[in-house]
Amino acid sequence: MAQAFLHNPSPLLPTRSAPRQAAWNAKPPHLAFEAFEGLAPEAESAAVPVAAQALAEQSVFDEITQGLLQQPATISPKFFYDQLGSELFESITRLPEYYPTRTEHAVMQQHAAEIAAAVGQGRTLIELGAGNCEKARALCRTLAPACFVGVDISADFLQGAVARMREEFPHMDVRAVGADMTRGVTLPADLPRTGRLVFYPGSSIGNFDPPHALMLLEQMRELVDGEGEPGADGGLLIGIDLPKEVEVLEAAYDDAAGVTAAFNLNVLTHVNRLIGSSFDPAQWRHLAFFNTLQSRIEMHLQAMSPLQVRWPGGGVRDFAAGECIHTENSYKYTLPAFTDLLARAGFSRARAWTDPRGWFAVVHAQP
Ligand code: AVI
Repeated sequence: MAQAFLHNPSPLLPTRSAPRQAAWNAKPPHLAFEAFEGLAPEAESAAVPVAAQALAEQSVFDEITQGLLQQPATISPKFFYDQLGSELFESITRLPEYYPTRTEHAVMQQHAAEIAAAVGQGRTLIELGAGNCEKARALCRTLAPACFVGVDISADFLQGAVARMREEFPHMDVRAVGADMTRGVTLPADLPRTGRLVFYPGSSIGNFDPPHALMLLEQMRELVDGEGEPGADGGLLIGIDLPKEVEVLEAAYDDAAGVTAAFNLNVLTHVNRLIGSSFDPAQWRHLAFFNTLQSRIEMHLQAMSPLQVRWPGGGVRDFAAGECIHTENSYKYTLPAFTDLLARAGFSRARAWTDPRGWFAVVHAQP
């Protein structure tokens, strides 16, 4: 049953200043690298000008080193997703403890007809953080969109997924856009401006502090507004992880097989590759706990002994034994709190579908 919900503001407060400061559609000079439209993998890499790539690398270097020098140190969760990190995340989604993916899937399956009726057919489906495109694939079977655009920071990983989409839906116009959502997404210029549906599943919105989540929702609203096109008739379909027992939440982010620990620790190897730092992942351990006051899971990496990390250009950070690097937040919104956030971003007419335990919600809203 679809559930309409009322506005009952209880906004969550941010506590940490995340290193990602740029608006989603801010256009930094290195945008040519940050967001490129996918035609063929070879064309994409060839299309990145060397100077633009150098600027992009400098910007990543600055972002990571600024985070490492903060008190406490931070690494943005977007750096989880190199090839191995993306594969580990896929494994996480199949873990017995990690309920969000399968619960969202069940909600989408169980309410497929109602969701399809609310969303409409023949849309331009834009999936943000598309990853392996699994969720969009299921949605495409019921919605029959005219066009699919997968957007993901891990462009290499996205290429394979998009190729599989083209095989399964040969008559659909399928595009790939490699982009860091936190820095800006430029959609292909020839994309229809009307009938757009932004699909942001998996409760990924929970990985942003509420002010950043609001900013992203505003950018999504601009996209589905057809960037100012009258009668754009756009919509947003988004997955939200709801608050539940702390034991269930903490097990989902600290599984018995240690896959989430490997995922968290892999960020250090990725950061070493990106900035040439000297992290030894064996000297760190994974921590995950629910912060009830902030209604969020927090993931950290904790130094197991006093240690020093260095990076090129003379950068250095000393860590005491037990000191942590904050790597991720995963906010758990109540439906009223999330509806309030949507309303502040310019969305209304929100409808939500949930599972029988009320663990996860799929929400459709329109500007
Ligand atoms: C991608 N995102 C929604 C996941 C989450 O649940 O916050 C990332 C994740 N981190 C650890 N496990 C899963």
